[in-house]
Amino acid sequence: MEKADKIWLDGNLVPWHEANVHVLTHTLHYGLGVFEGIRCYQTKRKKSVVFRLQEHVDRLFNSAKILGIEIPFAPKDIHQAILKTIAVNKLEECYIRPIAFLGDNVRGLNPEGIDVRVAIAAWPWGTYLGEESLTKGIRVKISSFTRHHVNITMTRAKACGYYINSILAKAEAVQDGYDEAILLDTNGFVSEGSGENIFFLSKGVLRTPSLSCANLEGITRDAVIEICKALKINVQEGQITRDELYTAEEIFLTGTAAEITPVREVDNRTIGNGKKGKVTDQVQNAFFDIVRGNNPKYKKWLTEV
Ligand code: PPE
Repeated sequence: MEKADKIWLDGNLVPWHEANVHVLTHTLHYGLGVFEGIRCYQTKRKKSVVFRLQEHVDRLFNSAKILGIEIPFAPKDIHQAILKTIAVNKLEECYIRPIAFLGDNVRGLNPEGIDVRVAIAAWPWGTYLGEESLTKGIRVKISSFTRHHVNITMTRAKACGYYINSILAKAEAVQDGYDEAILLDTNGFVSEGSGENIFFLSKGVLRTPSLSCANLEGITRDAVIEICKALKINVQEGQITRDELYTAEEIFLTGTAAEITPVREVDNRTIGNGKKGKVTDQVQNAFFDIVRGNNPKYKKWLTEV
């Protein structure tokens, strides 16, 4: 794993190897914590820019609010701390992982009086789903695991413990020889990947599960919807069935880590011609142009380090 020099921990920059916690840390035992995944890209002019930083900070605080976690910093402090963490580590392009978690001063479930701690790490992180995933596409499997129910774990939050579900699905898919898992919701409709939202093209319309399908409200998903409006690609949100994916003309996954990853196969059925689709290519190119600062119309989504 790639490393960096410093990690921001509870307000201070500490050496990477000293950013440690006690084994009785509450979040380690029970999973109640919230986090974000953010990417920083380098522009042609060698400037480092963070993609949709404000939206990620807002989602972190919303996740915390949903779970009753009071982050002891203001959003603007976390915003600044993220930029500082990238800068001190002299990272040109990186992945940023802020996390708010419960400390070790309380035993048992009731979190009353517990310290809320915050860490921000950043490190270089290349392609999420394998070297050729962005060009050639990946093979996915519909998971035997069902995605969270909205009233068991509230799915608008991006919470640590929720990822048990994602890890089980991912591990199963990889052990079975696939690259990624797609989870269905408790009603049997397509929800999302283990760490990505999903889009597919059918009869010229780009479709994606609506936000009532227990999926995370992805910031890349939102960006794709806005990009498609500008490209005059019709996007529809709704309930999607597994067999609709089988007959799709194109499929792609979206996420901060996964970026725009084409899918070439679902449950051993070839999608389209088994290559990156035309619309996928168009959206992917537009996306990379924007994150690398080549489209002035979307400067609003970039924060300079
Ligand atoms: N669904 C899930 C379950 C999810 O974890 C992510 C992000 C998304 C959708 C896409 O959301 P967004 O990044 O806002 O477009 N997953 C993060 C964690 C991946 C990891 O392996 O850790 C990410 O992409 O950073």
